[in-house]
Amino acid sequence: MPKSFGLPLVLFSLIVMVVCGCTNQPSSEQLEAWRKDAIAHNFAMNTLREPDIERRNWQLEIQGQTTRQTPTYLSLLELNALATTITRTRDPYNTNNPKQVFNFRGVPVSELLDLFGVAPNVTEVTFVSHDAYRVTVKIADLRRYPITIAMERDREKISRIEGGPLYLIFPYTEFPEIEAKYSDRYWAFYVTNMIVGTEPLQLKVRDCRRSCPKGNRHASRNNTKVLTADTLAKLPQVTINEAVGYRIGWPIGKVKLHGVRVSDALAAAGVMLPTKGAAIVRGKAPIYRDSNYPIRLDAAEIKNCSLMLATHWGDDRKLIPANMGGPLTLALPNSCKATSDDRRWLSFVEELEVSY
Ligand SMILES: Nc1nc2c(c(=O)[nH]1)N[C@H]1C(S)=C(S)[C@@H](COP(=O)(O)O)O[C@H]1N2
Ligand SMILES: [Mo]
Repeated sequence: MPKSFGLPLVLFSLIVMVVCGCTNQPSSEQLEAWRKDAIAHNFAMNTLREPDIERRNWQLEIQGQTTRQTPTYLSLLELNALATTITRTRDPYNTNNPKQVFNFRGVPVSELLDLFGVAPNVTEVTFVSHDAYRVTVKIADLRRYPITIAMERDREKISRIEGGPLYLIFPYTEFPEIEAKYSDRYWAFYVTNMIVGTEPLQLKVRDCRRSCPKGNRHASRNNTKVLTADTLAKLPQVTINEAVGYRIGWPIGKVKLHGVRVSDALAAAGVMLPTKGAAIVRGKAPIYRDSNYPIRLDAAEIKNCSLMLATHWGDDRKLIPANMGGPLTLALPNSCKATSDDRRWLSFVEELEVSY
């Protein structure tokens, strides 16, 4: 597979121009446009022949308080067409040679914000990765600096073990001042979601007691009920006050969480949980949607330990923002200790699926 035929293509175009007797020299803008076309074409060809299925199907979902409101998916191919910016920076995870400066090709987040629009009064964007890792960046900084979703480093695609296919990078070399605000930990590997502000609060309940097609998260809406924020607010409210197990960005020590019981949410959706059944919880990150490794809540635990979906937190009952994994998170009261497992402190809860 040719790594690059960008240069040959540019040369070819030049020869065509000479042969056809065109008199004008191509301008440097024209050459630059050809170079970008050639790079995009080359990437597209390589993507079509991509043997790695995970990579071929990778998408970036853009959602939340955009002016479009509805979530939009961009494939790697679509992102590639937008990825015409080169950001030159060192990479803090290049431990072999920390001073080495790379050419990262990608899409500056500010361009995506221009494309999708930002609702008024929104100040942050939260990025979520395949492994449910999460980082939040101020929109003012995204506008000011070319913080970029990178897809190539020195003209090579970024492999999964190196943090690809989409790697959130910060221009440390050109703007050393941003490192104080966005340390190494903000360089997010394998990014899958970009949430502008926080999404509206809702919960989908999918009834798969009879059957559900496998693997398709958009299919069969007729067995899915959506519980809105209003519906959730009318259910019996519960509060717990204990140390939480969320992975990132929560206070240490006791925290108040307010919300509804999983059992009440299921009942509100009109779904009776079979005694030997279970509810599978799906969160935003792909690891929370893996059908080989579902987060399964058995009927008995849902009933006995009041597993809870949190919608608010703290003494003043604030909504849970995206920078804390909100608007909806799964919480394990102390009464669930016997079965608690940190993976179950789930952020960005989207759906409960009921099955046997
Ligand atoms: N997707 C994702 N990106 C991530 C992380 C992560 O856990 N997941 N950890 C961050 C932090 S805190 C560090 S120190 C490095 C971890 O890199 P390593 O896994 O190569 O040690 O990646 C950063 N980016
Ligand atoms: Mo870290």
